[in-house]
Amino acid sequence: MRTQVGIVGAGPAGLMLSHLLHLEGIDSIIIENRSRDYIEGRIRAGLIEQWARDLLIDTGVGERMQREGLSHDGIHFCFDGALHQINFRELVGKGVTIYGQQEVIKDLVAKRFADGGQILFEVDDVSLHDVTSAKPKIRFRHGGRNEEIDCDFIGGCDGFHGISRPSIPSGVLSVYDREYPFGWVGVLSQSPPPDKELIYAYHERGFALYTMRSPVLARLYLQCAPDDEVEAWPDERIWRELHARIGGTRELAEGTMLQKGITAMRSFVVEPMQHGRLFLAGDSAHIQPPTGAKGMNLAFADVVVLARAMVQHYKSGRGDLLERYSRTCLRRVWKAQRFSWWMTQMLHLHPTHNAFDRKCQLAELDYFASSEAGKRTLAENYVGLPVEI
Ligand code: RFL
Ligand code: PHB
Repeated sequence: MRTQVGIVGAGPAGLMLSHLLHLEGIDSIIIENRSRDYIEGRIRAGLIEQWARDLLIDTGVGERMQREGLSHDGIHFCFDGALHQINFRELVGKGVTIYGQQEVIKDLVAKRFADGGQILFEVDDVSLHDVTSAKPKIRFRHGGRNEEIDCDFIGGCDGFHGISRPSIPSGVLSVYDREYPFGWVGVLSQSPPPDKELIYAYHERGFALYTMRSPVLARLYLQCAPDDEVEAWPDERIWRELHARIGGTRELAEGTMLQKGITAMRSFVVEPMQHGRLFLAGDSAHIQPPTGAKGMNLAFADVVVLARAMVQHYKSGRGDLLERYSRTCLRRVWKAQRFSWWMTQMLHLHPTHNAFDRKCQLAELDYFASSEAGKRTLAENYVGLPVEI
């Protein structure tokens, strides 16, 4: 097989990269180790930044999101038994959209196929070759056969557990990471969410997040121990904790739990995000705790930069944008990392914190919920910083 850009991974990064390249007349092939059903059913992110919403609409994949997504003007913080709304629309003139990542995936997959795109599902034994030469290759097994894609560039869009990042020789990448002494247990419940907008709750029993997928489908998260198994969280325990942590500020309707899972919390960045003609994008290069809702949005931001750089290469023969790819992305990546880390440390109970530390957390929350300057800073980061090329 021969294509211009070989893409490993059909998540938000890989699918959007392929879509953006197609709009500029550049060919790509995506290989994905899971099935189409699996990637279209995987429940993950739900919050889309304003610019990313505009990107989906402007590139022709936002029609269903506009119909079914929920537009939010702001969020709430819940602490000390009270709710505090932060209205992004009033503060920075922008909002966010709630629309499940798996819905974005379905829309992108459908569009790629409608546009004649190639996505090979259920591939195996993927390996990358000659990435520092002008003719990199991707080898893999598909349908019981050995296959090879010859390409000009490889998009390493295969997430945190993919093979792209580990294909880069050790010593080339610098790793920056931090683990957190807690995780999240997350559920999808067939019940109306407690408010029209998200509630981030700081409570002496631990953090809770009340979000949603629709007016009748709540998505609820609770801080838990990092090594907890789902078995430790029977439905009754989850409801009890959710009721307690929302602190009587809102009624919380109970419903059938459709899905339950534990998420580890980690901040992780590698530098640079490029090795020869292999470009890492999205979770393959960086992950952050979900408190800031940045993962899918960062994946989109990376591939906007990458697609623009590849277009420059093919249309004008210049390579400066490709050369700057890693530096350009990392400036924004680090701001999103800082924001996610900051939200996480402010909102969670830390096992090593004493009463003084908890008082400081409350003071910080109070400041960011009441000061005009504090609220504006939060709003500007939450709705998404501009993607600068
Ligand atoms: P993905 O989505 O992991 O996609 C990578 C794809 O590559 C495939 N793959 C391979 N394919 C071929 N060969 C191999 N060897 C392969 N190895 C892996 C995988 O099957 C997969 O299909 O990475 P991508 O595209 O970089 O996208 C990143 C986002 O998925 C991720 O950052 C977000 O889900 C994070 N996240 C959130 N992000 C937001 O922007 N807003 C949110 O509200 C938000 N909430 C969340 C989240 C993540 C969560 N979890 C479960 C980690 C909430 C949670 C609970
Ligand atoms: C979600 O809707 O799943 C969601 C929203 C905001 C976050 C994390 C997850 O910070």
